[in-house]
Amino acid sequence: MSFLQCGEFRLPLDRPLIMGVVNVTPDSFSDGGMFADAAQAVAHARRLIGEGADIVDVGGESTRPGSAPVPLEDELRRVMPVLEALAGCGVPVSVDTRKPELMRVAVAAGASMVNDINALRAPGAMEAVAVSGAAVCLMHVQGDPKTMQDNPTYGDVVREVRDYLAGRVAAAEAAGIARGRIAVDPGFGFGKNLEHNLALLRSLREFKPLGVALMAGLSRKTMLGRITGRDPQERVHASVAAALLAVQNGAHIVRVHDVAATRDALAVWRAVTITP
Ligand code: 8Y7
Repeated sequence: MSFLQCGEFRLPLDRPLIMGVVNVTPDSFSDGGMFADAAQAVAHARRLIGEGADIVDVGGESTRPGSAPVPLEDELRRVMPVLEALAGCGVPVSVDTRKPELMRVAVAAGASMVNDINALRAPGAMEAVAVSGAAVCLMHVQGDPKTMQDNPTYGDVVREVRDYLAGRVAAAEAAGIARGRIAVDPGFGFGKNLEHNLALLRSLREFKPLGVALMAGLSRKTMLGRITGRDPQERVHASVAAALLAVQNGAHIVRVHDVAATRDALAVWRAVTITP
């Protein structure tokens, strides 16, 4: 059986795992300041863990289409208090960042996974993860968040995304990150239109030969809005369906906002699929 090694945690990959999303972004409707934002994020993370999250992913930089970069100081100020409060929470804590400086301090504060939409391409990022015991998720993106949805273009989207991820896995291994610490993710919605996203979801199995853990994040994304006509908060049912399809097509880890709903759906999937 294979595992994903996240610092001290060894996550078995013989059953689907749930990564719960924890965003730490300033709440413009509250004047409670940074402490209130962090406390809210910690409470949310604890709730997701109670609902069955196997990993929590803490991020302080929005990478939604059209969003601008966040300065390092702001990202540190948002994320670090949350990571410190979650140390020892019982599940691996992932830090969602592209910045090597944050990766280093996050791991020192107890984070055991780095989720990088940039697949460790920033100078120093590969090294920051290599010297730690942390796991890493290498995600594909075409372009950068500010402009990636302007006109995404591929010849063969599945092949191009897979070849890119194969190259990043090879680079990570060459830098000293063992395969057992690596996950890959096609990056749904990151420089992809609806047809690209659907092609990737349909062909997710083709990422299995990369020989590392496979992650998929479809939760509440625009593609589900395009399909259902619903706003982000009303995309729970569509998100659960998408997570189930991703698992059915070979995903080991699904990154979701709605942990309780996803957990129940995956329990049904497991009961039907994994026979004694
Ligand atoms: C993904 C992600 C986001 C994803 C991985 C959102 C940080 C946008 N999406 N990381 N991050 N995979 N690995 O809608 O699909 O959550 S941010």
